[in-house]
Amino acid sequence: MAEIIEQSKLALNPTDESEATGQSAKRVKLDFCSAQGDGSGSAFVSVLSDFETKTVLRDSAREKNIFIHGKIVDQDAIVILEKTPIRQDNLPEMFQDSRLKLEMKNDIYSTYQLQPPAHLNEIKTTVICPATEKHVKKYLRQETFLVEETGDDYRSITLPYISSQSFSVQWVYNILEKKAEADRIIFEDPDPNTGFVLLPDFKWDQKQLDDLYLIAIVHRRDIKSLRDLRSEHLPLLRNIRKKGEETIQKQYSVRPCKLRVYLHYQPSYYHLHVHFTSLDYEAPGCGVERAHLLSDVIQNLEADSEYYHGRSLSFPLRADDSLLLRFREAGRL
Ligand code: M7G
Repeated sequence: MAEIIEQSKLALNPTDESEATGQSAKRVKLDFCSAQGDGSGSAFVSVLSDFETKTVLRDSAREKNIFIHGKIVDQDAIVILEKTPIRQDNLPEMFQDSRLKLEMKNDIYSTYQLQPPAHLNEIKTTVICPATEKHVKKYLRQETFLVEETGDDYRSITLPYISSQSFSVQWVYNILEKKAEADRIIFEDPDPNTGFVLLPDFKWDQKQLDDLYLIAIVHRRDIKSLRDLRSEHLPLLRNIRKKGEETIQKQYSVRPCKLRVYLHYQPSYYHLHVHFTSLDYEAPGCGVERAHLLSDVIQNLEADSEYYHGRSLSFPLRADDSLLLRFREAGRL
């Protein structure tokens, strides 16, 4: 198992997550670890103690998470709280050092409230600040509609839209330039054409392998998404598959046959990246309407270099997504 990296060491770069639309929100520097330097709780707590809840965007009793929109010092912010899985290796300590409060007993049945030691009861917390309206929409639970995009639709509707409206990929450039998350990179192939960086996705706290989630981000900056892929990119894609799988096997002892390796279409961030998730984990966005297995992508390009240039691709869009409106206006929905 890789070195466990504490989430509280997360430092939010003030230039991260800015919006390409040029919304010029005033930035507050939120460096979660600067006060303590050791990532210990108190600096983190003080940042969140300024958080004022506006609305709950989404919550799930089953997934045990909640997405909240609010303000931190006059800036829009999104906070995501998520209870993490119980780890088997913590069980002895959990049973020994917890307090048990009996709730009810009936014959052979009894239920309790178990209060474990604080360090076994952490909540994974993600903060996006300043958050844009687009972030708020991304996390708001909404009805979705399936859109079927032809190659021509892509060029006439989607491409102009994403060129003006997509999320900033500054966080991606920060990773590639080692300005952020450098200590989290588990593998890098520096080749400018076929190289990439492999690191834990920020959805994964690395505490257990059950929800393993890594992303491979390519060094090339000229490939926005699946749509741009041609047979010339096969060496890049094969390299990601081979070295990504090898690294994950070496680092986490997870075999390639236990991995789901895929690209999203549409992605949220238009800089080519590949998702590596545990096959046993139903990661958000791994359904057939959005995920394209890397091995299928490779085979399709081997058969036809223009496959993703021309064919129709389906994907879901949220009810208030401006791209959906554009498809409607163009009479494509
Ligand atoms: P996507 O398919 O563009 O969009 O994937 P999605 O977020 O709708 O799935 C981008 C992936 O990058 C997602 O799995 C995100 O969780 C992950 N991600 C996003 N950000 C802003 C970061 C970040 O700052 N660091 C890391 N390590 N991962 C991120």
